[in-house]
Amino acid sequence: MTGESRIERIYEQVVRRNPGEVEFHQAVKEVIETLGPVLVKHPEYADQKIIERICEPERQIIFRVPWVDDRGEVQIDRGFRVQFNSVLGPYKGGLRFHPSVYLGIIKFLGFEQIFKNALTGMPIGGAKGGSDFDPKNRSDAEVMRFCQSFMTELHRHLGEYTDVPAGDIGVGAREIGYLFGQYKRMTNRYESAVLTGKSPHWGGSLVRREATGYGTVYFVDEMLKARGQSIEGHSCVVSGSGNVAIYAMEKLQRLRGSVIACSDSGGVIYHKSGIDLDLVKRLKEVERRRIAEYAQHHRDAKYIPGGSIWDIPCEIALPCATQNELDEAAARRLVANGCLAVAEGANMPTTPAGVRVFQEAGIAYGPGKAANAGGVATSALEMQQNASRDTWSFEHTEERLQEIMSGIHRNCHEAAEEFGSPGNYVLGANIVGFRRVAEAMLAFGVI
Ligand code: NDP
Ligand code: 2IT
Repeated sequence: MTGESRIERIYEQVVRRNPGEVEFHQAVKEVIETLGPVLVKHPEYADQKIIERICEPERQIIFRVPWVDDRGEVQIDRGFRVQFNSVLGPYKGGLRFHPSVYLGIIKFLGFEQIFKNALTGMPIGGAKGGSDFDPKNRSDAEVMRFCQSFMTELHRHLGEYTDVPAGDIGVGAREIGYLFGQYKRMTNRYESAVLTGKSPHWGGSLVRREATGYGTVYFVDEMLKARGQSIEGHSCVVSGSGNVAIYAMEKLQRLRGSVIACSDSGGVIYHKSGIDLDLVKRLKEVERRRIAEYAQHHRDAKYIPGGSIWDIPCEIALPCATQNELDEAAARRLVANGCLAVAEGANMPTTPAGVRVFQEAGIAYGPGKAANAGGVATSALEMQQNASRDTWSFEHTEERLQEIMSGIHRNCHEAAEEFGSPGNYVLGANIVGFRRVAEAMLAFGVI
């Protein structure tokens, strides 16, 4: 059987065994369709069914999360943790709290996390978890009670050497605090490295908050440098206005990019003279409000309710909100408007047809599992600091992050050349991540 037809068969099996989980199917397809040449070079991977094994999570946990809201009403949400692969280290990956969460979303994220984590070169396996709990318009006390109930079940599946969650959409330092407090209470152990993204006041790493956004911008910088260009002076748009988007905008501004637009699920802010990041931070991080309010503070900024940020002409575009937010039509508009580079701060934000548009146009395109790996890499640095009971300075930690991102870029770039597709970071990232996982799986035997 040829590499391609074997891969086609594996994909059909994944679709059959995981009905209705369309995001998971999409994530699997995107990875395995680039692996044909690797199977030709390494027939032992095919013999040992490495791809088939990777597509089946090692363990999946689904549980009830009951809690009482501020009005005294009982609420029931669903909790998930999909422990996908642990050959390179303890399961590692974020928790997402969003009403759209179901098993297919957690599985796509967990699957991508395996390769992303392998790409960082750090000793971490892949996992993801979360809940369909919607934190919007919930009080701190409600979020706390939800987190306590969630951890009351999840704690028995976690541990510094077993599984180490962190944040994702809807989970930031506040939620990690409540989750850690409940873990400590349930286990009677101050096990710092059981969660990352903690506050630096009690075991968190400096730079973890900034790491995903900063890392994505370092990745764009590397892609542009490889083409003899830089960020300086270029117009940039960043979708979202959450953790990843805010710190991507901060680093773009520090590298003298001109950030002219950001968004949330309600609409887009277009501010031609430059986004006022202090205002975005106050509105989103401190007051937890909508981006629409930005326009009340700046008369020359325009709020476009329900608009698409990809309609705004720019040279650098960073999707930093959610999956499938950038489709084929949006990709065509970006290319037609002169976009030079796209790097994904979010996970799988570009649809497969959108990715094809970027690749055919020959613009620099950095897929999420490479471009947003700085977040989880800095989580691994947090685990290192916790293990050695040490705390590093902001400068030292950021330097490590920058080295890791330029290493990821170099490895992806070289693998793309080795396999005859120069500049194809999708192929490069998938192959580098996959090879690292596959070698460990071979070494461990059939497990
Ligand atoms: P946040 O919750 O801090 O922010 C999410 C942002 O995306 C908000 O502006 C939100 O708008 C918007 N958004 C979320 N869901 C949707 C949706 N369905 N439609 C439109 N807009 C939406 O999350 P993060 O910044 O942490 O995560 C953003 C992306 O980055 C996700 O894809 C995540 O998986 C990825 N990522 C995060 C990492 C991290 O370290 N946090 C690491 C690597 C990747 P609104 O408030 O209106 O919902
Ligand atoms: O998608 C991701 O890489 C994250 N949400 C961060 C995971 C982590 O463990 O820091």
